[in-house]
Amino acid sequence: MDKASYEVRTNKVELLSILSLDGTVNKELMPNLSDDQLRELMRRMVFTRTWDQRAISLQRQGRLGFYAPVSGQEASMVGSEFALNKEDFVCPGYRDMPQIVWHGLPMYQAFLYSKGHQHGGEVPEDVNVLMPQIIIGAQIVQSAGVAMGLKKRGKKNVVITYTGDGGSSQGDFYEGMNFAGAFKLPVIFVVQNNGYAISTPSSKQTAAETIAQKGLAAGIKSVQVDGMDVLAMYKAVQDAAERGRNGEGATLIEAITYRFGPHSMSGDDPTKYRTKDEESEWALKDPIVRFRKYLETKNLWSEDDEKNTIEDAKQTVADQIKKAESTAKMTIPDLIDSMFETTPPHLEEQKKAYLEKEGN
Ligand SMILES: Cc1ncc(C[n+]2csc(CCOP(=O)(O)OP(=O)(O)O)c2C)c(N)n1
Repeated sequence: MDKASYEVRTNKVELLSILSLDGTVNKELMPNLSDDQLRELMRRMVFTRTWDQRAISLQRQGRLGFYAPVSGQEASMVGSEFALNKEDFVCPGYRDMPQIVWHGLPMYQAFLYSKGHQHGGEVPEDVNVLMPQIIIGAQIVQSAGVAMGLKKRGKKNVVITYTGDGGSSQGDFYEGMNFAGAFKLPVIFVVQNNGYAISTPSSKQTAAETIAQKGLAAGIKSVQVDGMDVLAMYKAVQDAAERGRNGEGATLIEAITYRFGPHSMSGDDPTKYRTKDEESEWALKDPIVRFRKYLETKNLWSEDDEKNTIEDAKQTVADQIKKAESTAKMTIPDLIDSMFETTPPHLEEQKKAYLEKEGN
């Protein structure tokens, strides 16, 4: 052959959307969910939004530490977790508190984590979650590792992990996907593309037309999903989980979504980099408003349901923050004890010094 020729394998990235803005659904794509499950999806989204509003207030009162608001992303978060089994693993980033709490982490521990208390990170034995990664992209590598462990043990479980559009620019993102692609691992990478990495818009972050197509290069099934559509998110993850369980490997889901609030409560001001017009446009896609319209036409959701859910969320947050605040304060000896099975002698010495200092 005088001329080398290469055939580049290509795949189309398709956008999955099921629920329209006026609340009608595409019947062909509609996932098989009972009325109770549909109501539960709504309950969890409304609950999550109220919890988010309360968490923002608590943070402003100095009763929480780091907090990244989630309002706008409820469909992406709640819908994706809802498609998993209890035995599946969730490897979150810092914004993904709803997924790990809905997966079983007690809420008061999420609050303790926010306050920097070590007990916040002591995950109960029967809850398959890792604590949120603050290092952008690190969870992508970890989730590939957890998936490898599951595969080696012959388990039928999958791992789901989340990062943002900014996270998809990190080296770890490509490493984790490459590993998952090469070993056909049962992992679902969800990129919640909310348009910004703090203040940097996605367009300045990457020259790729979609983030989903980044998975194609790693030999991974990749889709774009309307991340403001809870039914589409549920279906995309359900399909991806089925593929993972059947040994068909990893999936990358790019969820197109929006965070209505600031990046975090630590000094970000979105009015400096977003326009009112842009915000109003996204408000029309509010995942809760859309889904409510659909449920109301089926008589599955009422004003009372909404009111009761909001009350329940407020009460739960109040109880759980009280529990977090009444947890014994963290001490340095406790921290040292939690790190080693057998504490090294030089740290035993330090422990003694701190025990004296802390008056124990
Ligand atoms: C490795 C690393 N670099 C930088 C940061 C600082 N940082 C925190 S959040 C963030 C932006 C992340 O944006 P994105 O991944 O789009 O997630 P979003 O919060 O928008 O969901 C950056 C750069 C970090 N935490 N880790």
